Amino acid sequence: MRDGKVIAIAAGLLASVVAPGAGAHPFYEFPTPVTPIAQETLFIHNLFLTIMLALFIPSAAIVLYSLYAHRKSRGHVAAKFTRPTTPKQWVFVLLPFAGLVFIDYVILGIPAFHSILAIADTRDPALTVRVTASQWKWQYAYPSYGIQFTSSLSTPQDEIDGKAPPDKHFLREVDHPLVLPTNEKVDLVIASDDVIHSFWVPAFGIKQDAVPGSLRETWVKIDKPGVYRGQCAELCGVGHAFMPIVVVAKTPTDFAHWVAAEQAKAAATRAAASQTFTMAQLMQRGQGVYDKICAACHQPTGLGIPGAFPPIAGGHPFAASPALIANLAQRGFYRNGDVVMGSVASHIGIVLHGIPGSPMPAFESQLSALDIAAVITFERNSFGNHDGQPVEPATVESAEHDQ
Ligand code: HEC
Ligand SMILES: [Cu+2]
Repeated sequence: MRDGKVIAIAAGLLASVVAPGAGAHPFYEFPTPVTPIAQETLFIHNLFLTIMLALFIPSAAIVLYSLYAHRKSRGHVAAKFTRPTTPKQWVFVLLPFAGLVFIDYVILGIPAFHSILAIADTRDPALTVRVTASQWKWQYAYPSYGIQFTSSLSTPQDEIDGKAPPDKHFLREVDHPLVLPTNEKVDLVIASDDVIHSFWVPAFGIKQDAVPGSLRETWVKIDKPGVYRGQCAELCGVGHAFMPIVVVAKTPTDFAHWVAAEQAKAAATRAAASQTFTMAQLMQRGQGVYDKICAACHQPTGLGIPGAFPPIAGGHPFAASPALIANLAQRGFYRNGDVVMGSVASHIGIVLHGIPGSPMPAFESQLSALDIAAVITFERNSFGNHDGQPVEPATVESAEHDQ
């Protein structure tokens, strides 16, 4: 690299450190902490950094000074070191050692130990929220309020494909954010439906793995209303970059209003399950569900990804591992090298329960009967499929109850 280029890059880096844009954080700074854990973490970090700098700068200065002042050309000769022998030498060795032990285990150790215990202290929460990760979205449930919803990426496909300019919150925007009250201790019980994911919101100071087959707990007590963004922090497959976390913190009063509105919505969804819908209504709703949830794997074109995700379009060839093919054939969705449309009953079964042992997820707890009916109607009448028959939510409901 040319010197000029190196200097330009160094100047750019320096400028970003010392002169961040108005209101922006320089890159080395933490996001403003809004929970006790995040505050403690930042405190320990700053304490650590201050002590390290206070030790490092004088010692480095002494070393550099000695190198310069006692150089060979001035006639200095190297000293011969032995182990400490005089009491004075012992003091010079043991005192710094004791000092470091004290800094490590007392000055830093006590606050660090305190915060590690505090992170694990999920006793007496005012609210418990279940967080379930799956490829590639989050599901949030509030068991005490009977509210449950999925939260998936809402960045438009055109922006992802580079056909539209990226928004300020590119890949960090979701359809249904996690809503939490401020000033109340919220217990987050974290689980995974498939592989390991990780729930990470920097402003909360927490990063908790979601491990299949086990429950992990952490807690937050957010002190300021606002929008806090995070990410899945564990590489979890091709959609890993597409499962952001958005938390909206509301004052307890606003939170109560939100709960009431969500409960009303849930009641309306339950009522919808017993209504009948026209083909057009189901197709429109189904397209929305498909684009949001199924297209990640089966693709917006319905043609899937060779070897991994089968096409939804019937009559298209699909080659994959014998286990995947056997699952499809057994359910009536595969014949002579092609994916075909199986029966409605089998289609409902696949969407409700997923295909165990494959990436096809179970949607029973994530989608309403209406959404499942709509997406099945859509799949059976799009991408060149012409079933002609609407699938009504009542059919899905009765399949659900037959288990
Ligand atoms: C995480 C990826 C993923 C998502 C999301 C997903 N599927 Fe699948 N799906 C699969 C895989 C993989 C298979 C094949 C599994 C096998 O053969 O064992 C499959 C198979 C199917 C099949 C049977 C084969 C076919 O192509 O017709 C249907 C029907 C289906 N999925 C519907 C859906 C619907 C509806 C949704 C959205 C509500 C959806 N899938 C979302 C991965 C996914
Ligand atoms: Cu993930």
